[in-house]
Amino acid sequence: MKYPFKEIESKWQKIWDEKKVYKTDLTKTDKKLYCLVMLPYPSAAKMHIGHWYNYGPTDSWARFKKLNGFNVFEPLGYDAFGLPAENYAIKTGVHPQDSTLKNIADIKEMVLKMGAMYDWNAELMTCVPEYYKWNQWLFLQLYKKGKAYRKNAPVNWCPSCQTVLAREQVLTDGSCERCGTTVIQKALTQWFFKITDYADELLDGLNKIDWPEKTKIMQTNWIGKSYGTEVDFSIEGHDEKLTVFTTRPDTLFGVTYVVLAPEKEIVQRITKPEFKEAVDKYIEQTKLLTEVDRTSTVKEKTGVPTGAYAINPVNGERVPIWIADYVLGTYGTGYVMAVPAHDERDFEFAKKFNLPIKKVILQDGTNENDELKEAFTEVGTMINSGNYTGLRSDEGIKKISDDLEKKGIGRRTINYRLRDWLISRQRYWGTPIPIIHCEHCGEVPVPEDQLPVVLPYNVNFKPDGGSPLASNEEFVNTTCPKCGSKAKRDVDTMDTFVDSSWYYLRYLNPKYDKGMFDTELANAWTPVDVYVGGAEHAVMHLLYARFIHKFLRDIGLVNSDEPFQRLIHQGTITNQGAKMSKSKGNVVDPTVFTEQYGADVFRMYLMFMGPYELGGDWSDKGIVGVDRFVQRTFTLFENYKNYKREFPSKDKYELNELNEAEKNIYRKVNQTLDKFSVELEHFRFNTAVASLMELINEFKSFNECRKDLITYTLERFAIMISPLAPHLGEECWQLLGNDDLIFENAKWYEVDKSALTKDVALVVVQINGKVRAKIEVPFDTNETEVKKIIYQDAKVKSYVEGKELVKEIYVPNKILNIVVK
Ligand code: ANZ
Ligand code: ZN
Repeated sequence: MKYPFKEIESKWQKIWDEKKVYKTDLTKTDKKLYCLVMLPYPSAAKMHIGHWYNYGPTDSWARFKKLNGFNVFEPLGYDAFGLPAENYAIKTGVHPQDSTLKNIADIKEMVLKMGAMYDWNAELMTCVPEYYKWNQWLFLQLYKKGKAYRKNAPVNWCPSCQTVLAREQVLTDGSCERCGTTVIQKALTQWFFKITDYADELLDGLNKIDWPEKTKIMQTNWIGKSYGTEVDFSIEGHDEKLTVFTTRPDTLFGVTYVVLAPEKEIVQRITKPEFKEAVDKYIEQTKLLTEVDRTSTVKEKTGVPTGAYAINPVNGERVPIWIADYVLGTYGTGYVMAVPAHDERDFEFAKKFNLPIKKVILQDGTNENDELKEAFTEVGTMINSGNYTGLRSDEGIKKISDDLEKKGIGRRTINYRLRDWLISRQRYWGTPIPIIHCEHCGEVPVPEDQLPVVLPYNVNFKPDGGSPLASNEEFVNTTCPKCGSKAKRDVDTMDTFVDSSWYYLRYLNPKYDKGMFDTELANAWTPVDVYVGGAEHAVMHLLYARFIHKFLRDIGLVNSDEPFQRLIHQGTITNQGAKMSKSKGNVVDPTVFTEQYGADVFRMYLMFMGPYELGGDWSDKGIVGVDRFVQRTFTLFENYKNYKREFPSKDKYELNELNEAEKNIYRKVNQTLDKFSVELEHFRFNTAVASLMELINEFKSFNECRKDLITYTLERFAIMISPLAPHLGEECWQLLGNDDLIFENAKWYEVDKSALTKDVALVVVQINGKVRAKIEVPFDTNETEVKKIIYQDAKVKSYVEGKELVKEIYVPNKILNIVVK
């Protein structure tokens, strides 16, 4: 019979649902296991292959753990706010709430078809007041602690999406992550969360979690902790100091000019009149560039002189002050001492503008007068450096820093690349910021008992600049909670990364109304044991969530330091080498395959395609193979229907009570079980699937086996296949004659370790003292048989044929020693 996947899959889904097998008892914390996938973003009504690839295998892993006795909690929800729904509304007129709710319904329908064991009691969506109320409450706690603040700052602005973007949302080519438009800089008053207060802890915490090394490195670089020294230069004819930040104080004697970030205010004060026009023009040009453009190593260096001069504090040298966009206003002090001989950017700049290049660190094995072809940036011997000449440059860093500190013209300092998290968005579809602006009192937080500040349904999505919420008078106009006079609400909404930075805590009881989440449950269930999701979230979501978790700990709401103990990134499934995307027209629709083959086949095929953490190029070539395997499994169990009733198995067999065929099967089953568990534990699904395919091939010899041993084998096979193909597994289990459900009662089988001994031996063939071949023979084969096999080997033949046999010594299962003349 053809495997009727449609019937069988919906049958088991219904039964699982009725029996509530996926409702996790969260009060039981013994062997708790919180298995989490990154919540989907319902910007489209369809689940794409990436979702399937994230959720299917992770669910298989969770099922495997459940069968191993863990109390598994596996929830799913929706990251429902965000730009795409709003952009769609602007284009089509469909309200974001309507399109989002519809997409969520569609996605859920597909997820249900996949047959994952999500605990739907935990389901949540972020766009409802019951959820986002707590974003607002969180905002107020951050505000109270001085960790949410407003400042005017140049920000990345997408002219098309009409909103601010976080640095992470600007792609490396300077375009908007969402729409591809070139991002510009704009000065705006915005809300920030002070993630920088946690910079050190966010770094140190990386040592305590089991995350991919690559991701830890990305976070480390993103935080960018840098030890250096601030050095005070004076400005000729001004009282003001110019403090530069350098990681290389050992190169102080090689400074030939100083560079200021063009946006720094001091530029206006020191620029000489003759230079003003060019300087102003350059400042305007710089405003169009993003940080990414400015720090690009391929972009040609530009800049203009200010006409002013700085005095080097160590040797009194007078050097010109320039402005250039490669110096950022937001890093260090915004001023740089330029040392072209030892810094690549300065070298390039000096070459272009004919500024002097002065060598002060000598590369080992070179001469002082050798021409520099590029900046020498490593350790060497200090030259032309006054009293420091002759020192190794790494010692020079310490010595010069000490001396600068003693003289009070410099100080050691630490800089971070990490910026505070800019959370204001000039968009509609998000959480309103719970702040009221009063003419008399300034910014006033909305009292907690007045939360939520509800997002109104009616707004003009496309105002001419500014936030859509400003168009709803009823929303905007309010009274000041402090003085009672007329006041206005903040009209910006929060970055949706706020929503996803604590959702895993809310899953534990999404209806909880006494607080943001239930602390008792959170303490029992966090950190999340395994978190699975895309590597593209390495710095944004995964850093923000760590920050918020630590903040929540500091205000006493959780007792763990980290949100996610173990992190797995599934690989990306590409199509013809490119990431699947609508714009490239290379999206593969999973429903084509689930309709034709069913969810189990599709899930198993995705797992079989290749190593989970690598991903790879999509091809449907192998799916028929997996389909055949499923069909074969089904037919097999139909053939042995009710075997468990008629021929109950023993828990364990003694090898010497079995015949050769039985022994072989018994060994193979136990070996597979052993290997399968290890592979699955480590998310190596492809090899796990392969080991089952291998095992089923052994069943040819069932006709030589006692029937209860067939039951023994099939029971284990059904249990092993069930995490990978849950519906099929359950069906096979039932066919075999079980009354209970795998995912309700069944347990993983224990391996009979005594059956793991090898069933083949690798015999080394030595001829006249040299190893000439290694030949596999069945374990414990008698000597005559072994010799017969070995002498048939072509290589062995070539050494012994036509020669006289002098001696043969056989060490069972190990060596055959041959001496010939
Ligand atoms: C002089 C020097 C000489 C430097 C030398 C390097 C090599 P990290 O490691 O990233 O902290 N710098 C400082 N502030 C900057 C800014 N706002 N924009 C662009 N560049 C800035 O880099 C620190 C180095 O980057 C500093 O050390 C400074 O150049 C530059 F042979 O000072 B250095
Ligand atoms: Zn007021």
